[in-house]
Amino acid sequence: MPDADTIRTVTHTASGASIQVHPYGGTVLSYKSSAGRDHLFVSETAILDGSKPVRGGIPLVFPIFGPPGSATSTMPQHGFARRSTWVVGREYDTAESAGIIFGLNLKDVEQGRGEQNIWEKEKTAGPYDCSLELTVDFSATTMTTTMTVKNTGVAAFPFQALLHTYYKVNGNAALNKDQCFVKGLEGYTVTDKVIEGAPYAADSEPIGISSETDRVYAPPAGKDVVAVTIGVGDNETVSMTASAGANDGAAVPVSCVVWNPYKIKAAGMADFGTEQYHDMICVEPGILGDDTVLEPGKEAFLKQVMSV
Ligand code: TA6
Repeated sequence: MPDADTIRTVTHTASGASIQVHPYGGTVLSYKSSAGRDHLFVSETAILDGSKPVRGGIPLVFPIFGPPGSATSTMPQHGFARRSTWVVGREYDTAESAGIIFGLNLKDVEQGRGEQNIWEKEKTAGPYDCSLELTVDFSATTMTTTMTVKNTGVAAFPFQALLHTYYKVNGNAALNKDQCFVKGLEGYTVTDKVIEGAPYAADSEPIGISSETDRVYAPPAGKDVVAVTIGVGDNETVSMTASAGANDGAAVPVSCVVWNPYKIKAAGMADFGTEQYHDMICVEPGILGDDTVLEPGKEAFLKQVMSV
């Protein structure tokens, strides 16, 4: 089980920017731009010993988002990718950018497969198999995070995938709508997981945090790429674009989740600083439809580009 001592730091010599990635979960913990600001939030009480997913950074969600779809599957919420030990493949540091590549093969997944689902360990020799790759490429003011899934089995499988990105909000300003907001999701269909009700179309009002916020924004027809501006305090913004493809590159629509646990939920999470709901906003691009299937031998990717 990889502990905090195995966290990899990569520096882009030409710009001074740097990242930190924990092999546990392939979790990007930090992206410091050339200006030295860290743009990712990690809870002050996050567990980094590999005993549970990291509360912060960019947890990798695969093959399911949220709880299992079936009543019988025991796969834990958000799947096994963020609960597994990823293996470092290659690091690089060039004039243009630096980066690191991690890999994860299903056969090496010990935690989080659950039972009563196509990924359960007892079916290791079954028709379902996959290998994942995480590439983190960064430079002075941009970080690109790409999760790639390859169907290495003989049967097609449905999947969901999401980059559960925790943005650091400076100045304890997450509840200040002038400083912390998400712009660019107007026209998306909103499923509100807090105020359960009928889905509705998002208007052009910037999304702010004034209570527990847990919403899935599904794109309108024909809109495959997410492009948002995120207010992160100190009058600073981060631009994030996200795209996805599968089975020889056909574009896959990307949804976006906006989450802040707010006071009560924050107090209920041992690995989340009680007051730290003031310091973060999650903006999470993902392949969340129930109908994305990866054919045998084919690949899918989910990519987000953060520009600061
Ligand atoms: O992305 C939002 C969400 O699905 C919320 O419902 C909340 O559960 C959050 O993820 C954190 O989930 P976790 O399993 O990491 O505690």
